[in-house]
Amino acid sequence: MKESIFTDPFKKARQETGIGEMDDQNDPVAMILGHKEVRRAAHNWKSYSSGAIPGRIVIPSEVNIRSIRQIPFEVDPPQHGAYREVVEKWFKRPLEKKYEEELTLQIEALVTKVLEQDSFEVIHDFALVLQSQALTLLFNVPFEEAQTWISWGTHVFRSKDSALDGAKANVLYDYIDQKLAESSSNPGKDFYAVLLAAEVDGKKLTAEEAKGVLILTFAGGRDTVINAVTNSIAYFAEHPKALEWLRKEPELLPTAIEELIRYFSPLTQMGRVATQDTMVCQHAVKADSRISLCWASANRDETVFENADEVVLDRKANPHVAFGFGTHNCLGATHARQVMKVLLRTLIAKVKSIDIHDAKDNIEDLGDFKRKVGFDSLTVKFNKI
Ligand code: EMZ
Repeated sequence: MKESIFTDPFKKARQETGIGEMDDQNDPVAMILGHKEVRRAAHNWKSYSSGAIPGRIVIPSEVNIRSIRQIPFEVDPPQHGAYREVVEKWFKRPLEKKYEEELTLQIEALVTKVLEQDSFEVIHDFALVLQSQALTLLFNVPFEEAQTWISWGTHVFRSKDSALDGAKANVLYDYIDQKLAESSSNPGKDFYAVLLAAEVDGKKLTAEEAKGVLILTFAGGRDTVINAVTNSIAYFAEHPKALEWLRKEPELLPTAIEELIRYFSPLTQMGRVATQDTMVCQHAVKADSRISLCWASANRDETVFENADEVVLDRKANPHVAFGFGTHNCLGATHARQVMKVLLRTLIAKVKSIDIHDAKDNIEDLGDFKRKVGFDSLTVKFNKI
């Protein structure tokens, strides 16, 4: 099979019932699969809450490895909006010229380095490095800090041997505690200081609340960005004409990026907990049970996207929900889009073609559904222009 083909495992269920069912650690999930229904449920935070016990809206559930609420992700309106307001401006900084310039320098240096190699493993030698380095800009901390974050691997809660690794989670929590302690005695111009100075409803954020925002910032955009970067490289390896096309028409880049993100949907789904008995697609949902908004399925909904299973780089209307939808849409989306833009710009400037030497798929096991979300490893060679 071609490495860059990501099939849609939800098609049949979406067409037949609109609902998928999976178990997750004995806490079942009714997955909403259609685009319209996903958007409608995402809006309906009164019936489908994000404010459940910490970790329960994540699939696989993280209730056993963390007790701290991620903010603003696990908070419902109206409190969600109040928290979001204090961080929103900081998360728009990727649009500033200086930020983009620094990101460009980082990514150009990385691409230049791997261009000299006979081959390299994209996830560990490229995407993880790129993600961690770029995150130093989002935090506004020294570049060298990326080394520590790289050592954590592709997911802060998951390791090779364990889907949910409590010991690993503790490394992150201890790190955050230490950074917050340092910042409160000696504040810098970084995200820690911004959080410790922030006020919500006239009250300073507590250390626990700041920690909740920080855990989200470290955990939320990690494997997702890594998958978006890695999967795009596999795609361009197999579609050299696509790379040529963007080289000739770079004004297409923003459209192309949205399309790659729709097609790969790096975050498969996000859960909610029903606050009352409801019905979804003629399926009874009991109070306190879980549903999920299956972004990956909604993004292949053939009633919304023509040729939904193809990458159409110049797709006109693209109402994808890969960054979520409604109140909780992704806070890190501005940063993620800038990362993708600068990466693609650098690739078209420096890379003639890409050869795949070896690939191992990363398949998510969602009960009846098996979904390729990315790679466990992808070894490639970049050929110079
Ligand atoms: C949570 C989640 C946020 C979760 C938008 O997604 O990302 C997952 O990777 C983390 O494990 O804790 O942050």
